[in-house]
Amino acid sequence: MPAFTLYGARGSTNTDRVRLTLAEGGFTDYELVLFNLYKGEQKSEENMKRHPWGKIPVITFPEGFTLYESRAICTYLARKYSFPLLPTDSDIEATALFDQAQSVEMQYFADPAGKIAFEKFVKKFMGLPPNEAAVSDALKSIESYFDVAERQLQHNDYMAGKDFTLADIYYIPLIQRLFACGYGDVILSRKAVGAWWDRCMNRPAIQKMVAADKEAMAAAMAARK
Ligand SMILES: N[C@@H](CCC(=O)N[C@@H](CS)C(=O)NCC(=O)O)C(=O)O
Repeated sequence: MPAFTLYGARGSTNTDRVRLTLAEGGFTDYELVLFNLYKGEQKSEENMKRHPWGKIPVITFPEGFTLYESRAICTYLARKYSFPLLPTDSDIEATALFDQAQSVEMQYFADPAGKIAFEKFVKKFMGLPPNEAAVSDALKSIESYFDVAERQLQHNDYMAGKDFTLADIYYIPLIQRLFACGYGDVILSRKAVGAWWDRCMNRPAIQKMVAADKEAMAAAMAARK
């Protein structure tokens, strides 16, 4: 029996945050159950018991422990299975800088990036037009966020300091989405941010997962024809 079940969806940035953490930790002993969000499978009675808002990702363990919220799941898994993706507890300054980086990602990046992903990516699948004014506002926030990140990354290799941590992983799915929506320049036009992105994407576990997802997506598209 696998150690736990991860309920998620293909193409879900929040699910991918957890999958990237598991990939970086080299952990494969879990079952991945994929819901079709467009069919509303996440709102099933069973999933509402796991997640009070009827969302994904969620993890459940055979003994009953259940956890939702992608970043909480990533932190829990990294602690439980000792993935080298968090500062050690005894280094309280590094831990504080990690907490700071995590808060910055959620506060200044995830919200506008999520808006762009929703308007430009999700709505396309729903057959709805994007709200261009919302996209333009969100893009302004992202540009000014990365102006700050550019200055920080001139002195640090990674978002929480000198080491690659979960704080870097948290950005990856939504940045991939920005690239997919044609906004990759936000990253590539800034030297230190672009170099950080390359360092993240050149990691073997991440490259492997991205390649496997590309293949799975191509197979799914071919099956639709
Ligand atoms: N803050 C949550 C967000 C979870 C979330 O919004 N998940 C999306 C998929 S990426 C979802 O379940 N959407 C379907 C719905 O809201 O019904 C997290 O980090 O896990």
